[in-house]
Amino acid sequence: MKNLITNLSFLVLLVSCTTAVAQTDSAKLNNPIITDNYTGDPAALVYKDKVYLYAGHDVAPNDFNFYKMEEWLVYSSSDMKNWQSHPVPLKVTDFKWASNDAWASQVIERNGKFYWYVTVSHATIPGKSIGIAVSDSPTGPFKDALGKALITNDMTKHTNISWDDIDPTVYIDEDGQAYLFWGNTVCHYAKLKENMLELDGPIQTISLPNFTEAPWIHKHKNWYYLSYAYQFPEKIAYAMSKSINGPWEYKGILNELAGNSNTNHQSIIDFKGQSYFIYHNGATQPNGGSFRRSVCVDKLFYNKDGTMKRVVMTSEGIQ
Ligand code: FUB
Repeated sequence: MKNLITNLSFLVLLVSCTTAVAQTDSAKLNNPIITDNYTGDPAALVYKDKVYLYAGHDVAPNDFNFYKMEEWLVYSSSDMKNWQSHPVPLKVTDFKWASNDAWASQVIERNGKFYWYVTVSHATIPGKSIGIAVSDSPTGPFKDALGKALITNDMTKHTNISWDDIDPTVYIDEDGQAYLFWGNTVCHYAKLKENMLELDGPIQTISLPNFTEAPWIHKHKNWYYLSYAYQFPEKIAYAMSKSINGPWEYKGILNELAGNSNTNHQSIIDFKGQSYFIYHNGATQPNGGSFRRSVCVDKLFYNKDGTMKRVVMTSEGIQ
């Protein structure tokens, strides 16, 4: 009898442990947020009550170890958890002067128009270049706004590499002045005219420790932040300033190596009272990795002095 009671107690204990494990295991894993395609280089735009997420579409075959990207994709969300896909809004072939490579990009809204600054390879001027597409809607369709590149490799002479004119990020300051930042190895920036289609001054450079690429400008309270990919394989680091024209003070690492992707390419936004860090890794298996990437989102937090707390990349993402 005593044995029976002991055995029954053990069984009850086992069942309750199993239930507890089952409950823990049922937590929803929301990262990566995009699973219908491999996506890299996220750029988020907050417009009205939604977030629009623009990303390059990674289509490299499994045995191909470099970027293969022919178009960009757009997704939208009202809560950062549920993401809706939209028809393909922009392809490299929409730029007649470009040859290939739908690399990193960013969309910004001005006066009801949406300007999409993209990296592509130029068909006749050797090297990477930056073009602009425009639309009346954040989901497109977009069309080439200039019929030519805004930035070409022969316009920047600070390094001899052919891929230093990539990864545009655009910011419109409170006085209405727009700025374009971009670069690989060298971080460039220049003012843009109000039409968003022409430079409005010389191309300048910013010195940042171990700058690789992927600059992203954002403002939070009274600080400007310039985050960027640091070293290679990439971590994300950042600098802060009280003015978009600097001086920029380096503040350290913001996000660690993605681990299974050489690049990490971030986008930072505030939406409905919460800050978010959007990035990519190679999490989608079986074939995910540096050239078949996946966009993820985690919360971002600030310290009282305005510095950012190091990002904790999670599988759960936004719950
Ligand atoms: O997606 C191609 C390139 O990889 C981007 O332009 C870089 O930022 C890196 O993520």
